[in-house]
Parts: sequence; structure tokens; C-alpha cells
Amino acid sequence: MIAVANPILPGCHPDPSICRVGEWYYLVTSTFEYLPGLPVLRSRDLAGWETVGHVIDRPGMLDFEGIGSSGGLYAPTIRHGRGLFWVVCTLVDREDPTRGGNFLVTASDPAGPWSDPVMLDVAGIDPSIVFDDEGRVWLHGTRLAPDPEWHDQTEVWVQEYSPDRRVLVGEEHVIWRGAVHGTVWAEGPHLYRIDGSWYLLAAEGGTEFHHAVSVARADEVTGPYLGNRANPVFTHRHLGRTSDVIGAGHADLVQAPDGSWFAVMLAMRADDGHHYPLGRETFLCPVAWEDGWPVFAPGEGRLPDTVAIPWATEEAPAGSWQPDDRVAGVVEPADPRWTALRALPAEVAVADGDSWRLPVRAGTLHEPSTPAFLGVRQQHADVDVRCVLDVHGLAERERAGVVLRQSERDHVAVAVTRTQDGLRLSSERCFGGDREHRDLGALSEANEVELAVSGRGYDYVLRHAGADVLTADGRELDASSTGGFLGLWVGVYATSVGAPPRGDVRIARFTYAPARSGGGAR
Ligand code: 6LW
Repeated sequence: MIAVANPILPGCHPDPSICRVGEWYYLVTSTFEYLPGLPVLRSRDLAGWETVGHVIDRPGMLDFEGIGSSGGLYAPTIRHGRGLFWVVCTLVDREDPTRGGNFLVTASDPAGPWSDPVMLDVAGIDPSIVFDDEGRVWLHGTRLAPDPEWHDQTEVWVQEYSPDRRVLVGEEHVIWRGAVHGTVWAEGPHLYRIDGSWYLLAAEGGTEFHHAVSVARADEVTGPYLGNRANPVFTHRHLGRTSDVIGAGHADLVQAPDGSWFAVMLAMRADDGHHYPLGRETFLCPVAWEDGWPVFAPGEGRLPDTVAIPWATEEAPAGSWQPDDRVAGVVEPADPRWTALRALPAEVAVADGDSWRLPVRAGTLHEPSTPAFLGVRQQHADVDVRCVLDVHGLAERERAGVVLRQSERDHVAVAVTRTQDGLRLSSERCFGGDREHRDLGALSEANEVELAVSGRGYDYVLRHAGADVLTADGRELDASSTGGFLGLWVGVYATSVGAPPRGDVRIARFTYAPARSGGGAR
């Protein structure tokens, strides 16, 4: 038996969805504008998780061109039924609602390959899928109410899906608008068939501080759904701002082989009760059934710091995404943590032995293009990310550096630019789209430069050759200040700032090291 520390997936892993097939649990989370999209993690014990693949991992599966930060891939659902794995999800363009939409993919192996997406002709977000006793497939999801009684009122719909015709069929039913009168964003719905009843689990209150979980029950999949009198059955909002974990919600249920139940859900570690630079993370919560209803964290009523898993015997396996010293160190090109913006890492960079060669691109970090960028999630509040860049391949007026990124509008960076007279160091601070670029002087000529980003709670320092260059306040870069849905990423970028690109930069070494074991914000 081991006690699993929450969050089970630290760093930006929001909107978790889980299912179990035989002895394996599978889990997916949202990835927005980062690719590969929708990591599929598996575990045999709910304790150690390893990435087995990504759902969106081939060029051209979906069009991310121009999709701004915190658009892209929203809350996915993973299920197994009719002999297949199914993932339903939404591609969101916040600027252009006519693009993207809800889609469905299937795979016989959750490691992939996943099918090309089948686009679904239904508006909204947070789709989910359930199979009835006859094997019929029911899709459900959330959308803004067409006739709202209050702002941001949503409704949950359910409709049958024909796997043969690949379309929604039959009548659509609106089954839920949240448990609380006046609530915003009843969303993230999941339907379950349990002991002869239908259960609806849904988030409400919005995915921030007021997030909550409600549950309802029906005899038929199409309703009517009767809410539990205890709704919302789980939330941290009543704990106030002195709680170091806030925003718990968007839960999904799973049953273990021994009959016990668990939920995964998102929540944020916020030392000051407001700000969470690591984003929305995945937490595990024990669930009991009482009088036909699920009780989350029974007897405790809040996400536990640790969850006892009777059958877990091993710590996280190597290569897991968990805060474990064994994942510290060099992040090799084959590491599943690498992501690029709106394109796959292999579309923007070339793996060359144990380093990446990153050809310069004209795009910068400021616009929703596909820049030359490769980065990883910040998963620990206290962390040191160091990289050695070989800049001898940079052409004149080209720049390469490290960035601590929330979005196009919000990031800080330190970079090296090749000029006629040699290399120059510069810094960039972007908040709310306002940019401050500073030239910091000439550097002595060298092929390799060492740049670093260190975080200690809310305090960030960007360094060159071990010397502090720039500081940043994580409270100004987190989603509660900037808007959006993401945690911070640390990456390398290269740009010719609009000019035709000619050169490249080599990421000779990139290390990610938690600064203290456990790595938590608390
Ligand atoms: C997710 C939805 C939400 O789809 O945030 O505000 C979205 N609510 O449940 C992105 O994580």
C-alpha cells in the first residue's frame, strides 16, 4: 500500500477523464494549442502514470493554424465500448466559432493510432460518451442555453450517435442546467450506467474559484434527471481563500476491480488562494456510495493531500509525469513531455541524436502562428530549467532564447541575437500584449550559450550564464491574471522576426529539475 500524493498529474493537466479496461486505467487531459494533443496516460494502480501516446499525434488530423492561446483542444472524454476506445473532444477557436467543433476518434489500442476525427454536427464544448445495455451510443455535452435566464447559463444535451452512419440520430434531449439556480457553466457532463440507474455528473460555477461538482439520477438515459439534494456535492469554494487548493471540479468517476470508486478532477494549488502559475492540475479523490449517491472524499469533504491506494506497491515508474526525482534531468527529444505550438514537435524541429535542431522561423511568440518553439509544462512550483543552446547556426538578425510562457500576450524571455558585430543579449517582458524589449549588450563570441529559468513559488528568474537577467512575478503570468485556461510552459524559441529565416539553433542540452523533492506548492 502506498499513499499517492495529490495532484497525481502536476502542471497543466486540466479536465481529466478516466476509464478502466481490465487492469489498466486510462486518462486523458486537455492540451489547448500545444501539440501533440491529448496525452493518453495509463496506470495499473492509480499511483504511477506513464504516457502511452497522444490522441492527436499526426500532422493534419485537425487544423490549429491561427488558433489563439487557450483555444485548441478542450476537455476530452475517454471511454471503452463496443470493443474500441473512444475519445470525444472539442477543437475551439475563441476568435472564430465557425471553426473547429466537437469531434470523435476511436482506436483499438489507446496508445494509437487513433482514427481521423469525425466531426459532430452539434455546438458547444465538453462532449462525453456512454454506452447503454444494448450497446447503443449516447453522446452528451454542454452549450450556452439558447434562451438564457442569466448570463453564462448553459444546458447539457444528450442524443444517440450512430456508429455506422457516424452522425447523431434521433431526438435531442436537454437534461440539465446545473443544480443551483443562477449557476454559470453547468459543464463537463459525464453520464454513467450504475446499478440499473443513469447518473449525470457535471461541473458548475465555472472552472475557477467557484468550481463545483453536482450529480443527478434518472431511470432513462434521456432523463428526466433528478438532482441530489446535497448538490453541489463537492467544491472547495466554501473553504475560502485560505485554502491552498482551490477550484476543485470537472470530475470523472471510475471503479476499481475490487469494487471501490475514485474520481479524478481538476483543482489548482494556489499558495495565496488566488494565483496558480502551474495551472489546473489532476487530483485523485476517493468516492463512496451512500443511499444511491456518490460521496466525494467521504468524512473529509475536500481533496486529500494523499490518497491511500491499498493495491499500489510501487512509486511512479520512470518516465512518468509525476513529481519524482527519477524524471528530473535531461529531457531528451524522445521524451513525451515535449510540445510545440499548433504543430507537432517533429514538424518544427529535427531530433538529432540526443539534441534537437530547431530551424528558425519568421513567426514570433506574439502571434498565434507556428513559431520555432519547443517546450515543456512547468510541473513543480520550485524548479530549475537549464538549457545549453548552440547558436553558431543563427543567421544575422536571428534570435534564440528561453521563454516562460502563458500565451501570445503574456510571457517573459531572454534571448541571444546574432548581429553584424557578434552576439547580443536581450530580454522581453510581455504582459497583456504590451511588450518591453531590452537590449542588454554584447556577449563574447561563443558557440554555446547557457540560459535558464528558475521558479521558486511565485518568483521567477531568467538567467544567462548563471547571472540573473530578468525576474518575473508568477502572479502576473497565471491564468487568474491573464485570463485563459493554461499553466505556464518553459521552452526554447528561435525567430527571424518576420524576415526570411535562414539559420537554426541546436538545443544541445535541456534539463528540468525540481528544486526540492515533492515539488508541491504547499
Ligand atoms: C473546459 C470547460 C471549462 O472545456 O474550461 O470553463 C474548459 N470551463 O469545462 C477548458 O478547460
